[in-house]
Amino acid sequence: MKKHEPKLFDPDDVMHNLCDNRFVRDIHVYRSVSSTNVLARRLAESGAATGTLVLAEKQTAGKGRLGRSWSSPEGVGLWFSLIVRAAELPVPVATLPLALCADVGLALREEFGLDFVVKWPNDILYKGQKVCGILCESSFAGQTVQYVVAGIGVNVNQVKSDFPEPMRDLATSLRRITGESQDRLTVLAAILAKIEQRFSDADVTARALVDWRNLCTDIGRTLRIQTGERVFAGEFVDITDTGEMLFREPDGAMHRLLSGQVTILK
Ligand code: BT5
Repeated sequence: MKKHEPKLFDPDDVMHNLCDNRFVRDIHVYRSVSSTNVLARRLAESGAATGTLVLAEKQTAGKGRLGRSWSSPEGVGLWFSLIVRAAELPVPVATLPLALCADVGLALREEFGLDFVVKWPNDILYKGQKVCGILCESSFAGQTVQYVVAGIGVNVNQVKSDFPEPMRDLATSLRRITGESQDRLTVLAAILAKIEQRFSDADVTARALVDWRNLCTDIGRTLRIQTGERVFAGEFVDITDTGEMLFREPDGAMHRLLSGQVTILK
């Protein structure tokens, strides 16, 4: 018997909680998958529409960026992917991860009244610990984007020992933050409501990067960033209109960085 037996999703409850959401068109709930992004991609390949949601209790091979893995134990998190077809992208494809990151950040702030912040490019932290990660994977035909699978992982009810040892101090969950167990479907509905707005309201769509900036406390700070083999140290000046990090080295050299692993120095 586990110390805290998780309450699993009831597919009818999932439908019921999301029935008012006009973005979500089709819902697939699984007990265990390798990765919801993999399943969503398969569905997209067979023509699934924008707004298709793939949700799993557990991922056996949850994916992070750059080949990293995402810890996704059963029943305690939100591990889900959304399909977005190119024609319905609300923002340029490069900025979709930041837009979604802002949506999750805003939803969590409103739901819990706590200062969640974003970390470039698409993590959500609370007091320096990661509570959510986002992995957007685009499918191309030649140079043209066909669709994006947007994978979102939110740690909801893990206790410290549910995280693999190396990340126990780096990761957190809504339960650890608030001191009580949280209803995953309420959190999911709040996040998807923000995403629905982002897709349907032109003013909200236009504000995506402004929202992201407002949730970011790192702009102007000194940090180290590793991109591929290169490591830079310097100032995070801003994000560009295409979501890149504008970064200044101490000698004044400016870089626009597309991705990387960020460590805040001061
Ligand atoms: C991410 O990558 O943060 C993207 C995570 C996306 C996960 C979702 S879940 C649904 C969908 N299906 C998938 O297969 N993936 C998506 P990255 O920035 O590379 O961060 C990965 C790093 O975060 C790992 O190397 C660990 O250090 C740490 N990490 C792993 N699992 C974590 C967790 N549950 N909470 C916090 N940190 C974690």
